[in-house]
Amino acid sequence: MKNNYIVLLTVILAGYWINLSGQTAPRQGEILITEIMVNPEAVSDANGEWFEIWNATNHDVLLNGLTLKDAGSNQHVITSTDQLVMPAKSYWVLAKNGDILTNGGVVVNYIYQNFTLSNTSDQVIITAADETLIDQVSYGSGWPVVSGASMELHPDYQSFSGNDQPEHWFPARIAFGAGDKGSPGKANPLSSGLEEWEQGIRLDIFPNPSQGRFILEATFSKPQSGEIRMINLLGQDFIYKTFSERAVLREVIEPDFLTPGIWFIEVVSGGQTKATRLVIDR
Ligand SMILES: [Ca+2]
Ligand SMILES: [Ca+2]
Ligand SMILES: [Ca+2]
Repeated sequence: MKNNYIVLLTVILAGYWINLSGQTAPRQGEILITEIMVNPEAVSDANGEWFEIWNATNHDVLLNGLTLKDAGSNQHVITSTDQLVMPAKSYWVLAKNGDILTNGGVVVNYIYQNFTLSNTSDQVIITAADETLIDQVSYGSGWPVVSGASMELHPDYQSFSGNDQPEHWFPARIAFGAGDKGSPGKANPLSSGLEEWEQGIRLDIFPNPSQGRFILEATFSKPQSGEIRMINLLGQDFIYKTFSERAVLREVIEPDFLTPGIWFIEVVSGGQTKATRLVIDR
């Protein structure tokens, strides 16, 4: 009987040890950048910049010793007296300022220094202690950098190279904390019920890029009320039209009022949003 207890105790301790030692540093693509607040509006950039990472693995990873940097001189080594264990499939927020009262209302997992996010073009690069690239995002012209809203990676593209493409990112639409838009520490909202949305709203815009007029067609699985919103990278954000009880919307839009560049056209209806990217080129 006593031997059984010793065996049991050994098994428990071994399991505990394996669990501890299983908290390893991430490898390439195991941590992914999923959201970036480049240009907060509710608070200053010095107080309100942050970015979100996702542990794509099914195991915990240890963040101590990783480096955050850009292609220039910004560099920060993640250091802590605590073990920064990021649970499997969790989202963490790394920020300049950890004070929820002054950072725009973000709950922060780690505070960094010497790392800023330019409002035009910049990089978020995460490397391991041996300089292996874990993930990077390099944003600039053509990316949805909007004042007062984070850039959210579409959940279909949560991969090492999937987050490299500007068309996989969208300006956040749902407010948090002090009023800026984003989903810090949470799955980007397109992920919740994505399939349902895909089935619920179908949105086509053509031609795209457009030099003159374009046609927007939206179809719904049942008659819906809602609105068409237009958002661009300069912070313009307006409701183009509201509609009620329509199963099909077909709009011929003469875009004289749309400045050339990239626009996000959204159909918002019944708590669902379908967004697509339109390039006005003339
Ligand atoms: Ca900034
Ligand atoms: Ca990447
Ligand atoms: Ca998020």
